[in-house]
Amino acid sequence: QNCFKFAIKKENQIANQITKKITTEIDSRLRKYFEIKEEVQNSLKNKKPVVALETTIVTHGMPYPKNVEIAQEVEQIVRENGATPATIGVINGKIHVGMTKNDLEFLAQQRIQGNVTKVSRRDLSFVVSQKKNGGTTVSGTMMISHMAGIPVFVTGGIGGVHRNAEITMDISADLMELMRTPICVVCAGMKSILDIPKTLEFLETNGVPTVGYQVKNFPAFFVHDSGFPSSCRLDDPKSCAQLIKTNSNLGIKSGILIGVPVPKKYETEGVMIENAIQKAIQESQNQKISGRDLTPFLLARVNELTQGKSLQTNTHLIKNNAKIGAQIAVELSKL
Ligand code: PSU
Ligand code: MN
Repeated sequence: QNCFKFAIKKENQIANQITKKITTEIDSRLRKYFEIKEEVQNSLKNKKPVVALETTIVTHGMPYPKNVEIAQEVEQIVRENGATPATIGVINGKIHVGMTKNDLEFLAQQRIQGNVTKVSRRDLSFVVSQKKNGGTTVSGTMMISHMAGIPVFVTGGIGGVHRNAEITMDISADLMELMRTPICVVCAGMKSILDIPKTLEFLETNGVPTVGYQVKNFPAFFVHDSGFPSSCRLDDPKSCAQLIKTNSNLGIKSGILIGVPVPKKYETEGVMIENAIQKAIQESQNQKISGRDLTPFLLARVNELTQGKSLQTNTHLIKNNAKIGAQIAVELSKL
């Protein structure tokens, strides 16, 4: 029996050495592409909680200067809840993990001048190799979080299967990323600019848990209930952390989606949103808008048609997500 124990120990040692070697090799190969802020580096080194944040919100989502303000407020909420924020995006070809106010302001200005790309998985190598600027979407940010070793990522809403996808084939790269990258994305669900039941079906097919946070049905961004069930319900940050840890211990390589419903008092009225969405989708079809331009177009139009009401809801829910996401990261760092 001792002999058996010894063999196992030896095997583990070798495995550890190999893992260490691979990690350091990948690190050195990756390092030149990255600028990881010191605060984030220190937290990662000391196994302190970190929360990744995306920048498409800044570059293609919210209008200026609200975008920069909110990005900073969200970082502040992550801090107040005990985690280090790591806002992710590309500046002059360098992948930034953690951004200063100047970095955020720079990206916002570049957007105004039309010098910033919306970066999903497809676009990352192009933007980096051409030394361009990019706001990373959920898929782009998940990839980078994974490379940097940050398991929890907070955003507002994710992309999904668009309405009429059976004709257009427009399915967000966010869903494919959730299927293949083991990152936990904390969001308020998907907007009903998308086909929500098809999006949930797609995630089910591809093995991605859709967690309702303190609710049975998955949330739908503007409203707390999509009317469609989550795959499971969890009620506190610790249970979410245990789910992430178990997913990782089991060697499962896909991600997890946690839907935190918008607080009821900040919901936008469903009918008002639905009317705006119908109109925006019709306009997008008339103007033949497709590909990566579609989502930003719909978001901007819905905001205009609701006279800013949708942006208000967006602001409240992303802050709430930041709080819960930070709490999950804190619990995860204790496991
Ligand atoms: N949905 C929102 N707000 C957003 C986005 C989606 O409610 O800001 C952004 C996110 O960055 C998301 C991206 O990853 O749009 C999805 O774009 P597409 O549908 O082109 O995949
Ligand atoms: Mn798309």
